[in-house]
Amino acid sequence: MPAYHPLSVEEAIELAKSISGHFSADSDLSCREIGDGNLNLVFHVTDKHSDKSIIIKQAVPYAKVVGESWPLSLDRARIERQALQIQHKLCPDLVPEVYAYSDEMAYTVMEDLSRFTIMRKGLIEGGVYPNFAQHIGRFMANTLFYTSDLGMNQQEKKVLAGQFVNPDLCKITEDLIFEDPYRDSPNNNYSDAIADEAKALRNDTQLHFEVALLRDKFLTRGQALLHGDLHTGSIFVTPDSTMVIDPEFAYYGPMGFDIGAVIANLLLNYASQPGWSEDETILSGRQQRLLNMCTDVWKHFENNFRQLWDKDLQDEMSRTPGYQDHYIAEVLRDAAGFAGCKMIRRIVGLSHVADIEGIKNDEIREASQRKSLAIGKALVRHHRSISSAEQLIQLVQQTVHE
Ligand code: SR1
Ligand code: MG
Repeated sequence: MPAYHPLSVEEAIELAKSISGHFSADSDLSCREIGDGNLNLVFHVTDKHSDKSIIIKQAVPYAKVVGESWPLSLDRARIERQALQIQHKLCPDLVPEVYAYSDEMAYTVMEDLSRFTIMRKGLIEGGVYPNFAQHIGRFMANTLFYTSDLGMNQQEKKVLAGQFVNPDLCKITEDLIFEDPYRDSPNNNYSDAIADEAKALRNDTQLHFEVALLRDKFLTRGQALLHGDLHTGSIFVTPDSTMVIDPEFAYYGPMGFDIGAVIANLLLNYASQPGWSEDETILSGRQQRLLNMCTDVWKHFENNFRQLWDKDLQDEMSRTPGYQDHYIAEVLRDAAGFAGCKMIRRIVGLSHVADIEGIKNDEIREASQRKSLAIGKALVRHHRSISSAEQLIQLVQQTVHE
């Protein structure tokens, strides 16, 4: 096995040819590096004479978005690959198949999903995904339940958790989501137009208290194997189907973190919609659809999770009457709080989202940023009293109408 080095497109083609059962001996392959994310190289290898194609994802030993000054462990490729394999086993129709991998070379060869659209882009364009909430609710219920002490042997869970110690990627989250937006960090990135908002975030000690509680949960609550970065850029969609990718931030953490990520990104898109639809009727239709999606995501998660609990619970003490309700209520409160933190970081922190950043009109973009911050702050402030998805959405609506 060669020592680690970033693959060239020629090497990616040779690697693709060596994957058994994919390309025939006479195939004529071409390859493009298409990685547009923050961290990795992504090679798209296609056969010029058939519709066959694969993806090779390779980690580089630093954060691509910043450069070599921000080193990152290559072990994240192994973590991502193992998480993909576990998630694919639990939800084969919702997670791509891993065809081959090398932990030394930090690459994973997997199913090509280019027939799908990245959900963030789809939502910006007003795409309608009627099965999404059902799919992502089932994905989260299955992956979170079956990797938790509820759904698996508790000694085996501890061993599994040991394989997902992911300090570099967790540090990105700890800094970018739970610290930088609340202090004067060189990582922060916002325009002068919202400098007043950024300053207010730094001085709001009541908000800091709630963020500190959520940060502590992220640091200490090893409930289940999380995806760890479940935003709409990590999800591929068609009108009928959904595929979850990119679990390189996987680690054992609080379940609400994944659910909060999905809700936050739907709400960021909600706040951005005035920048993407001029027609009032279309705008309000899209926004209502996004709010309904948030409640549906939670409902599908909850229904699936309760069914799995009733069918496959491994932990005897968790059969105690009332405990299931108590457990799920905590997950919802956490999800609300984490959603708030994730909205705030995407406006003032290092890494923004195209939903908001792509808005060409300065005034509309600024209004969307302020709206996202207002919703994010309300969710963080009130997360401990959220007791239903409807109440969460009411809080969003009250905040935007204030
Ligand atoms: C330096 S990485 C910035 C962000 O990109 C990823 O998608 C994560 O959300 C991370 O926080
Ligand atoms: Mg990613």
